[in-house]
Amino acid sequence: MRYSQLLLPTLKETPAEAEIASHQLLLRAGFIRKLTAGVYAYLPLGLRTLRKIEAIVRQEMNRAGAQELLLPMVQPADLWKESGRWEKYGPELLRFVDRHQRESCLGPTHEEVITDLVRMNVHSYKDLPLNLYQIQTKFRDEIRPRFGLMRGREFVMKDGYSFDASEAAAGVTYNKMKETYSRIFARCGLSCRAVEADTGTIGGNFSHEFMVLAATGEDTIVVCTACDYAANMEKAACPAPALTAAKPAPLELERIATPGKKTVDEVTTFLGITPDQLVKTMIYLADGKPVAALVRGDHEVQPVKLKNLMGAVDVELASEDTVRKVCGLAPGSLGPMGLTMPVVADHQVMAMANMVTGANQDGVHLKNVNQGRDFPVALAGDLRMATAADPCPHCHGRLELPRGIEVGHIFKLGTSYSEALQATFLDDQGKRQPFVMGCYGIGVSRCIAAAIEQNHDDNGIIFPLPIAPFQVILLSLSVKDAEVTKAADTLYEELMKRGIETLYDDRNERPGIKFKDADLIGIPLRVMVGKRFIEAGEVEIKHRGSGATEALPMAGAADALAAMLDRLMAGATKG
Ligand code: 9G3
Repeated sequence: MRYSQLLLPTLKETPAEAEIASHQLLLRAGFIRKLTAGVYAYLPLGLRTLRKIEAIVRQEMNRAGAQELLLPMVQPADLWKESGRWEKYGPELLRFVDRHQRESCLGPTHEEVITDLVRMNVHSYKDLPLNLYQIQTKFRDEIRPRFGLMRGREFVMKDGYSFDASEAAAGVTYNKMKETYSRIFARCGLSCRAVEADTGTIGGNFSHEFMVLAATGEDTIVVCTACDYAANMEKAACPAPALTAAKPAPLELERIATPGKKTVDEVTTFLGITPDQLVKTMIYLADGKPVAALVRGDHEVQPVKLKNLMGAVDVELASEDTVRKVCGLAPGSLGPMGLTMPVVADHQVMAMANMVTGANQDGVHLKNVNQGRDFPVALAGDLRMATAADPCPHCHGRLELPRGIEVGHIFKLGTSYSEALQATFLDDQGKRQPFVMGCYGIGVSRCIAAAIEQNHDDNGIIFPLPIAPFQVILLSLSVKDAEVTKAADTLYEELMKRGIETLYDDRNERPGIKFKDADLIGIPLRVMVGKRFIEAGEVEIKHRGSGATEALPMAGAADALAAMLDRLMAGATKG
């Protein structure tokens, strides 16, 4: 491809609305352009990168025995009514009526559609196992799309769905997909961790997220430094304290004036205590009903754990107005005593004695509060976020809490969808059974952003070779010099002949401009034909990642580059 003919509108300035590196660089490098909130056009280089990732996904899914199909993006509401999800989703599900007033939606995911297709066309255990996938544009009407391709409203997902005759067989499929995902992300040059995850609202009983470690990741994960344990914050188990010593005797309750002291810091500093002697009372609405969640002053409530412990469908932190309404005062000195709502306590709180809590009166706290004597607990369990101070739940090793970008998520669905849609097959006894399902997603467009988050510097993107839009960028450094131009043209032809994906920067621009654009776009290998060629008959190479430079004699340069790329491709898969 000749640069002079390419739609590649690079920008010098960083657009104001772009906050993170991948968003800034995708815009500056001319890979994407925003059409409207959270909806992007892929320009030629953006599309080449997208297609590279899709190709790796396709190869590995096919190798795992999955079959590719393409499902519609418009979906009838009836299927969502049958699965019971039509009412469950809010405005994130973009609904519309067509000209015949038929209720429809733009597909955010395709569990119902694929289950309907299978129930109509698959009837026997002999047809199983079946693993179907597509690579397709999804639409989820995010309230605040941001970060470019990281959180768009329209995005490209590979979504796969498996159908097995038994839980055991479904487990085999799940593990095969887990391994396939690890290979896919490694081949994309992404360093990625599979972490245990919650199954969320879509039911099923087990799931793993695939997280690309990056400081700008929206999720925090829990990783053990000593064993392979890894889980996301919603799932990471915090062990109950070993109830070794008996609790100290409960002391006399004391009221203490704490005028204007509201936060953990203010109260503990004022009282001269440490946060682990204080208990925070957080008011949540579980399926709309108020509940008081208690955690130690140095811990945070993990809402999904609270939801799971209470078996609620929806849990959200109560607004300040709601707190005033149900507790009679604003947050700041809330406590568990005398509440009208149920109290749910984290394990660590249950192990405490003579704790400090709010007195449910502005500017007043209580000392020597004891669970049982002073307040009842309806439910106790693991309610909190894990911290780096906690031991690994598996090996008691040290934990780290890196941030990550979720690029994949696989779920064991069980029979939740096949039962809801009566999708059944005849088993080997002639008995009707619901399919045992799994579903497997990869955020293909998000992988572009994740790869850039993980591989960039101040000059621009540093593409991992397997997903780079081109393998080589060939710069002619003195376009006015006929001899140089001729040599560069010839080398370009030679590279193309060898199937090397080459972007030939033949523009009539100063070398400095060409160097800046080459670094910005992030093509792994830069080949320069200039003065060095005239003086010594050599071309210069620069590796975008390491910055290393080397010279090659023009004669045989194309073969040498082909060999270099083969070596780089072989080593490009990150373990
Ligand atoms: C919706 C809307 C948003 C959604 C969903 C449904 C997430 C929804 C979960 C999944 C699960 C898996 C197959 C590929 C892998 C992920 N956001 N999920 O079901 F209506 Cl608006 O999508 N689906």
